[in-house]
Amino acid sequence: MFSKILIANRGEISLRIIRACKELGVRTVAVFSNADKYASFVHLADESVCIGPSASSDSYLKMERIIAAAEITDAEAIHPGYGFLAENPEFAEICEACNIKFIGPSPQVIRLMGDKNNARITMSKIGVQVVPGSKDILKDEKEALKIAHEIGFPVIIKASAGGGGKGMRVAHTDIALSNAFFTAKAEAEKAFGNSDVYIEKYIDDPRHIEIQVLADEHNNVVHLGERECSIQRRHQKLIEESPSPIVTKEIREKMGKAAVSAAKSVNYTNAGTVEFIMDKDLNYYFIEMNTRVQVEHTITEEVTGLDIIKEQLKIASGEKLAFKQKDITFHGHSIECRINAEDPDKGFRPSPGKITKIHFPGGPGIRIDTFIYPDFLIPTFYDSLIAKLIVKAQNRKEAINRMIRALDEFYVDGVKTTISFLKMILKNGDFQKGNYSTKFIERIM
Ligand code: MV4
Repeated sequence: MFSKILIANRGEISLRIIRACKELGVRTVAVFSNADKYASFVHLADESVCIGPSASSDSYLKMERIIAAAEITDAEAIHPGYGFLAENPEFAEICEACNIKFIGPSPQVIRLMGDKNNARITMSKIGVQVVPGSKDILKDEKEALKIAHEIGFPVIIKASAGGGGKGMRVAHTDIALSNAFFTAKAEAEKAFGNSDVYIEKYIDDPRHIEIQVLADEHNNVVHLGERECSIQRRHQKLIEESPSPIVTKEIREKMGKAAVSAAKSVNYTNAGTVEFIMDKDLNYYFIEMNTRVQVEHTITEEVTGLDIIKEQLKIASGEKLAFKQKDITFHGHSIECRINAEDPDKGFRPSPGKITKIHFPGGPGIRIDTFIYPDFLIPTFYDSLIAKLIVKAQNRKEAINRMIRALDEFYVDGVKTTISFLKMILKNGDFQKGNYSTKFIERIM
């Protein structure tokens, strides 16, 4: 195991990683921007290094400063968390070149999965179901039309460099498709400097279900079941749960096997997530693979009893997974609510500022992953996630009731939060029946 690592992140995930390190006896180095000088993760780390001004582009995204911080503190490895540099293949390469272990997959795998068209081709070749569509990048508008006529409208044009919803266009007719082709390309060129696009059949109103995988550096790969992530607004997830209310043991085993073969086929290492969309007939299709630890990894930890961050550290230090697929069992039901400093009454606009009062819920089955405390000033520079509230109970009904109870106890003053909005979702009849899709929030607003 490493004796010291650097955490190239901030907020709750930085603190989450520090906690795992403390329990493993690994010393920690936090990096922070000016705006985070008084943040709890800075003080809970064994050492901390200021890496620049508040803007992410001047601090958390500055590779050379992060590498320099690792070198002056003698950190052997870097955990990138999520966001910032977590899925940047150049950063993983630079770490490697500087003899610092990047806690994540290889630069080659990050680069492959970052290219959504190549990821799709790779999965299709090994027999993981992808959405019907193009075999490669679209050469021109004519090719898009030809494929659309084969698979039938509606179709979706996606940017190969995109992901997470950026650079996508849906089309229902020939004319709309020509438009979609050119606007998607222009948008992709502007956003990513790469105008490559591909086409898929548009699955209307799907569910978003993802499988967590762990892969060590000795060819052992396991899956940790699914997370249902359909409750989202404009590609920002609000609530996640595990297990999914619609996934049976049989479907879980099939999706799990698909995710494991996906990981094996690319020599994947460390923690990763295989994302699927599922249609109304429960057909599922690979859409993307995330090569980082995700915000919602917590609910998988709750139902499997594993610590995914500790597993990441063990894998990166060369250890073999201490368990096989048959040793992984699922217990009870877990739900996560993302508490954001946003004003739901004003279009979810960010509501940064000083936390004046705070009361956290407690009692059985409650976990809170947060970095906030009274008098902390939520900076304007970063995402608005201030806390993750995670519950675990025997079954889904009890988990929902426990979450409503915990949200009732949660009190924050000084900034607006999404707490009341989340409560409204949990009390919704369709949500309680498990009857929802990615269009749920749109429908209830
Ligand atoms: C789709 C789709 C329907 N059909 N692909 C959005 C984010 C990106 N990861 C893929 N996305 C979608 N791809 C086909 N062929 C619908 C979405 C989609 C979506 C997916 C997951 C979670 C939320 C979503 C919200 C809107 C659209």
